Amino acid sequence: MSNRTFTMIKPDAFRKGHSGAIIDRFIKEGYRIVALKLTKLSPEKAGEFYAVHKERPFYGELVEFMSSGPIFAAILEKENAVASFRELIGATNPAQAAEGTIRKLYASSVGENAVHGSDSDENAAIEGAFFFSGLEQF
Ligand code: FUP
Repeated sequence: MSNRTFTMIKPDAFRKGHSGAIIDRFIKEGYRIVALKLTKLSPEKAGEFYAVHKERPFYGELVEFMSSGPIFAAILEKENAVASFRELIGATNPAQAAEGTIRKLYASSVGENAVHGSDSDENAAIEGAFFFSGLEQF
């Protein structure tokens, strides 16, 4: 187990000014920041990041949304990071997310759901490397 996960604060949460509160929550929940940057995905890069969803009906909207504004990308470290972080962010659909989770607090819909969290150690490593070089990870 790598104890690292990858996250993005998505364009909806950034636009609404929730980035600071969300990063503060990461730290308060015991995650160590390994890497962090404010960036913006081009439609091509967003399409590449979400390539596994290419055949899904929501792919076009997802790519458009994820390239619609700045995002914070980060690698976080904590014991059992992938699973514990997915618990912290809550269900993909905020209507089904548990009280107190980041998506319950800040997300507005299944598409605009405030944050991303890797779903496996393997994907955490792939997604982290998509945004950060070795020199940018501490
Ligand atoms: P999650 O792992 O919780 O981010 O969710 P998924 O990997 O299933 O989906 C990735 C992203 O696709 C979600 F964050 C939002 C988007 N999505 C939709 O827009 N509609 C859907 O029905 C499912 C996912």
